[in-house]
Amino acid sequence: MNIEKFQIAEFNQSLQQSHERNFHHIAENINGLPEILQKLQDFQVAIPSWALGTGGTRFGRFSGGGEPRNIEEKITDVGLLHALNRSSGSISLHIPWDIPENAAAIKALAAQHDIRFDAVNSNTFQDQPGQAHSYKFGSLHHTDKAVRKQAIEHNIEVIRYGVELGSNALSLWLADGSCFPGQLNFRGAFKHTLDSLQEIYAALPSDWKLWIEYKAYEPNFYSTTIGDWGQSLLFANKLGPKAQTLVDLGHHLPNANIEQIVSLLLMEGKLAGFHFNDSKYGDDDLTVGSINPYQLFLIFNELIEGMDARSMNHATDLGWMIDASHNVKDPLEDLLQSVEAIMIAYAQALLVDTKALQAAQQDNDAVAAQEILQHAYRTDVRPLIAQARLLSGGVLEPVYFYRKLKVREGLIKERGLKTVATGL
Ligand code: LRH
Ligand code: MN
Ligand code: MN
Repeated sequence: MNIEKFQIAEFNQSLQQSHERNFHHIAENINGLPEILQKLQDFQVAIPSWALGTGGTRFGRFSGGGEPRNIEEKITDVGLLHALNRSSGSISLHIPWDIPENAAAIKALAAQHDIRFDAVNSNTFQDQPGQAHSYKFGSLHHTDKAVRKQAIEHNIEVIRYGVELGSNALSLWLADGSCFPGQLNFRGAFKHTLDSLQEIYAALPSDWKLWIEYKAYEPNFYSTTIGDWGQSLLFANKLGPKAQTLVDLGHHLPNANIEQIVSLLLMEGKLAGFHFNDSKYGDDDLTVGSINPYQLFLIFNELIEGMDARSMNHATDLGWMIDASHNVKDPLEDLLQSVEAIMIAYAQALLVDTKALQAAQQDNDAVAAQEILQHAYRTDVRPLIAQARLLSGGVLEPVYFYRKLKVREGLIKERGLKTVATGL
């Protein structure tokens, strides 16, 4: 399903008048508008290949129609999103859910859609057909050297795939942990994991990064070997400068102050980037911004203040990725909503008067600090984001356009009604 330029132009034309009214209303109150618009245009969020199909739960999965059946169709779907919002310019592959067998052809297809390859993800939390050793009791932390070796080799193979595609980071999440007290020797598990990570680290090309994701619980419910940012940071510090900590918003214990974690990791030069999603209870993987958009804004506020203090490039110096998937929405509409929520939080954080906030902090003026933050948070920045999209050749209202053009119906015609995307 191709989106033609004239379709975008016609659609935008139909909304032009009301957009201009809204945009001018907000534009006149904003200092440094051209720079802000440029930053919004530059900002790109990677799409995980596994979010393009309907996610399941362990109780069931209700397939949607027209889901991508292979890596080529996944790239095409990300291309569709990018054509609409011009902010989804990369895809993150999960191996072996995606096997980029013919790298040259896959790269060419991605280039046609203006898509690049973000971090590649390894998978040692499931057994694959024909695999010699089981990951039932973990992978890189396993008591059996042969299991650890198999998991190390898998990670090195993933790096090789990534190199062929022009990716430059390996993103690693381990399910390794224990379900019962006494099952595991914590120090033994940590040491084995470190030894295994050191071998993977040694296989990284010089310009690559190793992103170490942490998660408090699930699938193990007593201990997780990389269970929080402290454990991830310990590994990253011991490994060296290419290793950093990846923050998945859903991977904390309830009420964790994620913005504080982020600010300290950034200060230490150890923040890899994000898996964005939202949650009410645990690793719910809900649409970004659907439950707690204020938290997302506070995270972006710390990011911008911290990145600017270190002269970092907002668009390129951290990994920005969505990790959300669930049962009830059209996955592409959901991803459009997630990207929009990220852009909104980013734009609001760009509006924060950082100097005034620092002065309020210096004076211990909690009231002024709250006023400053919430003034930015309560600004309706949607016309700014729409304007940035317009300048980049995207559509003013992506979800509305997607429905008006009956994109899902087109995909169902092409791919069929009963499709199962590989992944979660
Ligand atoms: C684990 C996780 C991790 C995986 C993805 C599929 O909960 O967040 O990032 O790779 O889900
Ligand atoms: Mn994740
Ligand atoms: Mn997760």
